[in-house]
Amino acid sequence: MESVTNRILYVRLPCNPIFPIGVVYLADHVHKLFPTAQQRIFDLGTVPPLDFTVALDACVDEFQPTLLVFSWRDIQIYAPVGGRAGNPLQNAFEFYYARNLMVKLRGAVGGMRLAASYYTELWRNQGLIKRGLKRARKHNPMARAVVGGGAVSVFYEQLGNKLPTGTIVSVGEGETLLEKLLQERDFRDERCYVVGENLPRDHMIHEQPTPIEKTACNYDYIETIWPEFQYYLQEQDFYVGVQTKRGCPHNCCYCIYTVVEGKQVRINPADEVIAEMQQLYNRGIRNFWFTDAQFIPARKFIDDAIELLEKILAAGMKDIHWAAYIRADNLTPKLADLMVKTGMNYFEIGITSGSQELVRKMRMGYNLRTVLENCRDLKAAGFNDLVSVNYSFNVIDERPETIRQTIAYHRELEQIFGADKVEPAIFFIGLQPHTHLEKYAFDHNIIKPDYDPMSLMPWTAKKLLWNPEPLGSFFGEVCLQAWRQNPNDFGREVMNILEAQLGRADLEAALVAPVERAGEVERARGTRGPLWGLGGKGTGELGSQSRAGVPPVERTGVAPTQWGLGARGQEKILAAAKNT
Ligand code: B12
Ligand code: SF4
Repeated sequence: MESVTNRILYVRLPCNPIFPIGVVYLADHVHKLFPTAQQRIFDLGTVPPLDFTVALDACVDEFQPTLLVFSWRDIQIYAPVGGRAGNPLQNAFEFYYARNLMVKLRGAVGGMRLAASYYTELWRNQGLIKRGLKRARKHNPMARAVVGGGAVSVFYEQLGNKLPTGTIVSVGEGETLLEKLLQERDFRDERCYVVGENLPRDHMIHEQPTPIEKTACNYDYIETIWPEFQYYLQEQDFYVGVQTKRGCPHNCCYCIYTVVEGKQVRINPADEVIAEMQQLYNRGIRNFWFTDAQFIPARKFIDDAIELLEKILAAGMKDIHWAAYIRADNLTPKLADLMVKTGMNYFEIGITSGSQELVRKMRMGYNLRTVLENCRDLKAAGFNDLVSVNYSFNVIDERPETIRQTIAYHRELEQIFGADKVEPAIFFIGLQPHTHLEKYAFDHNIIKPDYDPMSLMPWTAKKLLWNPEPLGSFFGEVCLQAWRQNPNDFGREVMNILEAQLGRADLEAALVAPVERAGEVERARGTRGPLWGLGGKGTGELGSQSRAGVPPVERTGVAPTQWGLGARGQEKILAAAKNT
């Protein structure tokens, strides 16, 4: 039972105009439980930067909230995506690896611009939270702020000392926390803490989220509390978010999704998902992004995916397109057929390496042979759109033979889909807190436990943007050469340079992972220096060799269709991404 009439203002903090599905779901959930609560969604993603403060002030003055729900989506963008202040990866590589002093200088200037823009955004968002709360307290002295969202889930420990005392900092999904807050119940058992009152519990992010029964979002209601909703309906090519499940059972060494959402997969009933999609469809939306950590997290969820896709067809939504993160090892011919029939028009293979040995070492649980078989099924089912394949070279135990294997694997994918349809997305992985990879980095003395994962200072950034020696310089030079030679087709150029320099393995070698024997890794490492033609410096740094990762698309930023952006946004991103 709600004890006072609450006025809840959801402020989506500035970010590229991705549909703010998180706050929409929170507001919908609250409305279903507390129909008398007054709510308003205010999306700074649709406001020009110069107007942020004026617009926020005006909204707070008009709505006079008692509770401010700040949703902060992204902070760390190490992936090679341009837009904010240039191409972070290129700047970093020019600075770290260029031999030409002018290029190095250009990288340094670019890097400084990027760092300045990053810290400005960070301070600006903190400022908006403080400002909004202060202003709300003029109208309601007891007004309170709670912050959550993707970025807060990743950096909740670091954000504590940057926010006003009394702010509630929340990890992961926020439905039950808001529910308890509004009922004035004790909420401290939720994954949250209160700035100035308590510290986050150890491993709080690893606690399981409280499950909720998800029903179709009521967009008739949402449009009454969100004046800017039309913004996302106007451009016909936004990919609007719809969640079909939460959680991922896997353990990929670099990934934090499985921790934020929890390992237990919770399926939203297909009929509810369809009912939600239909409301959007009836408003003219034709592009959907299934925002699940994984659309088909494991084989046992194939039937759920089939049920959903069959129901999409049965509901008559035959002219839609959709995209999602998909583990390509969990497909069947029937599912592949349905994916094509229902309009999946973007497909990403997040394998990270084309070497089964390395895929296994990263704990990704992928069988690369199965992925190839499933890709053949998809092609046979008529899939003829763009396929983006993520590669992060220099993952754990990378060496020339594993690179040759990745080349072989990639060429096989080109055989299947056509070379012009397979886009190799080369990226370097940003280390994220609370991952196995972070632990590996601590154990191997690569970073210290008191490092700041939000830092963009060159000495920290170099470690977080994972490209350790001795291969680091080699890859740095290959990337710089690719940017010079063919900046508009960076990924393919990298693959060509690598193949020209190292050759290609037999496909079969890529598909088998030899059983690791004691000492094997060390032996492999020991051969790296001479193999790479490195001097003592290179071989001397072998101790810093490591693996790396960032969840599928986050690493790349190259997929043109997946951004939920309008056409111009997509073009810009495609151009920026190609430049990487
Ligand atoms: C799907 C997805 C995408 C899709 C989005 C497609 C679309 N059209 O919607 C695509 C591929 C486009 C994408 C792109 C990017 N993404 Co992304 N993405 C995700 C993913 C997997 C799910 C997000 C989602 O929509 N979930 C479903 C909704 C319902 O959940 P939600 O928004 O998180 O909201 C819930 C909770 O967060 C919480 N909540 C939200 N706000 C608040 C506020 C309060 C007060 C409370 C209490 C709770 C709360 O409750 C909500 C409901 O349960 C997350 C990882 C993850 N598993 O969460 C990353 C994630 C959000 N992305 C991230 C990033 C960095 C990016 C990129 C910047 C990557 C890049 N370098 O290019 C880009 C750019 C995005 C942009 N703004 O420009 C990061 C953000 C954190 C960070 N590192 O800073 C995440 C967390 C991944 C990660 N671990 O790094 N992404
Ligand atoms: S990378 Fe994908 S499959 Fe692996 S844990 Fe993360 S969400 Fe799950």
